[in-house]
Amino acid sequence: LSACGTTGEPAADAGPAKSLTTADLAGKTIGFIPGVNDPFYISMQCGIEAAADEYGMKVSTQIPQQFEAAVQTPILNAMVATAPAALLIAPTDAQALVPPLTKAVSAGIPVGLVDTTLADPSLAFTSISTDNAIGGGQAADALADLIGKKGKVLVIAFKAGASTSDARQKGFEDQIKTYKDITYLGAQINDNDPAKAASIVSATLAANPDLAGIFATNLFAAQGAATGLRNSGAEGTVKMVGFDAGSGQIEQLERGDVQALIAQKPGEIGKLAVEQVVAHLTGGEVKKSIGTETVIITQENLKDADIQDAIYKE
Ligand code: T6T
Repeated sequence: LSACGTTGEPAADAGPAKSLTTADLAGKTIGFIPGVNDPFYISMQCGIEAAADEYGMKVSTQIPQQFEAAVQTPILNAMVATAPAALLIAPTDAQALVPPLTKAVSAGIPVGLVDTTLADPSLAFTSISTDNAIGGGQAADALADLIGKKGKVLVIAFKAGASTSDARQKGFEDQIKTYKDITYLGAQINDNDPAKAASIVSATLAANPDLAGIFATNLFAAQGAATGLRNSGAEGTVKMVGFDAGSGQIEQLERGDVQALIAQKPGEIGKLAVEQVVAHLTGGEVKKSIGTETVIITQENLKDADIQDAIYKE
């Protein structure tokens, strides 16, 4: 993660203390564990660092190499051992991260959830994310419009058990049902691997040459699915809506391989998360749950200034 700062080593802190003043926060460390190294979490890290800097707080970011609970858990345990003043984490599995995060809270470390959440998020003092079910519903409406409200559609779910993937899929499914002439072919999982998304698309096209549309539930699913369409010469004919807005996806939108992107606000999630950390540590008013908006990017609005701001940093 180099777009807006360095990743420091975790520093030992005095541990969580209630009712500090904001001046007491200077020099304290916020631990940040994203899901994986990607432009979405880089943008979030930028938002966290900028907000932490306002209080003289440090940020220690440790990045899992894969979006996998088994990879993220040891990183979490190592971070907990350094006793940061607070920990912000995007749990990669809604169930598997509950035991290690329960231990973190028992060790006295306040935990805030960013982006993804847990099956039971009550251990966290705050949870901040896109409303992913609404985003999935927006994707269904956008895709339905693109295909003239009829034909076969496929979902590429990036990771079963990750709250964001599950919620986007469910939001899409609930909404796509309302279009009587659309046939839903179901969801296939690409395990956050673009190459797997590309082969899912090729295989689906081989079995269903009349495929009309695809919803890809995150950045890697969308990048791979667009590649799969291009490999089969189906780009532009089969319509596609992707979640996220990294520079690779913007290029695919410009080329016409993808028709709409549902962009999240990762920098905003990061900034709001730090504000909640500060409120928690200083006895301020803490919000248990905060939702952030999405923006739909198309070729038509791509050049608008506010839309350019919505493109992720990397
Ligand atoms: O879509 C984002 C994030 O919201 C999701 O939880 C995991 O994948 C991304 O980071 C994009 O790669």
